[in-house]
Amino acid sequence: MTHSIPTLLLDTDIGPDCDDAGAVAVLHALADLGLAHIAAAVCCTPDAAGAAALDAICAYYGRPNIPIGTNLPTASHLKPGWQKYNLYLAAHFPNRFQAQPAPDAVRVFRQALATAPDAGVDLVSIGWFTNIANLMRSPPDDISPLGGAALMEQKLRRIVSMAGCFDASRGAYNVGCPGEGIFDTERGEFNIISDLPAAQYVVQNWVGELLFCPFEAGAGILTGQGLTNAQSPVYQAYARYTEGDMRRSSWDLVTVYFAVCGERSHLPGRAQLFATSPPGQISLDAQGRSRFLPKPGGRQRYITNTAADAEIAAVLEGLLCRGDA
Ligand SMILES: [Ca+2]
Repeated sequence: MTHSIPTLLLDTDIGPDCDDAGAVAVLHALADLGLAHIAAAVCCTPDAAGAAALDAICAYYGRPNIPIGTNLPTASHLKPGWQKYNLYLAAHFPNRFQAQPAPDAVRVFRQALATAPDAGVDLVSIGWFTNIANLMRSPPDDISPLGGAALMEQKLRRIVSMAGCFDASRGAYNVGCPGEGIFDTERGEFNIISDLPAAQYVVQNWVGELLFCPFEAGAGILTGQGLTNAQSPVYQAYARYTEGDMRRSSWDLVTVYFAVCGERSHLPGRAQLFATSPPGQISLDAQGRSRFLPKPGGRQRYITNTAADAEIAAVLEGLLCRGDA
């Protein structure tokens, strides 16, 4: 069977949680296996260390020239605990942004889209929606005569996003900073509430396919304990974030894996790991809590797990540690 390899744009909030670093490692492992192509990657936080850490991981896995951008840094919006590893990675691993800032994420994405074939790119989002909303609103420029929404409609096949929660019994708040509620049913999921207006704008206005990999899909899948090489930036991310425990939920790993491989494992035998909801419509309330309404012809869906957490964890762990020799 032949099928086209997905070309991906990655948008990450690398810093507040180590699963972003893990997801970047998984993405490179899938690219090394010939299953994906990484066209560009951007950071959605206003933290200059984010793009630097992202670039450092890409360089470590042998791709030092991937176009990388960032939400333009500002002094606000950073919380204690959000730099447990990205400052270290930025300072200790080679990257292009130690002496100069990364370019604007919207320009990096516009450039990648403008040069892509029509319907040739998937956008994978494992952070909040700031960059995507800004991209949708971006005006025509020297890169493309199309505004952002039209450019995305022409070039994007779909958006796959770690976001939301559709299992009310699980709660919906995936931040991992000590002292903050892990299972807070009164708040929306972290990637949504971190920039709720942006999330609402994307959910309400993106006309193409939108697929959520929700909180409950990754929460129980623990990965990271197989990382052993202290020379690896991803090992350092997990060691520093988990303070040596080396286990973390796999929200972002699940999302990049699903974006590349879909419902079935890439391994021989191709076990089904995930299922996709019927088409419908996602809505976000004023607190950022997500709801799903099935609707024929809808272009929004979410995934659920069909395999045991341990089985999915084993698949992801193998990829996470593949380049950690
Ligand atoms: Ca993330």
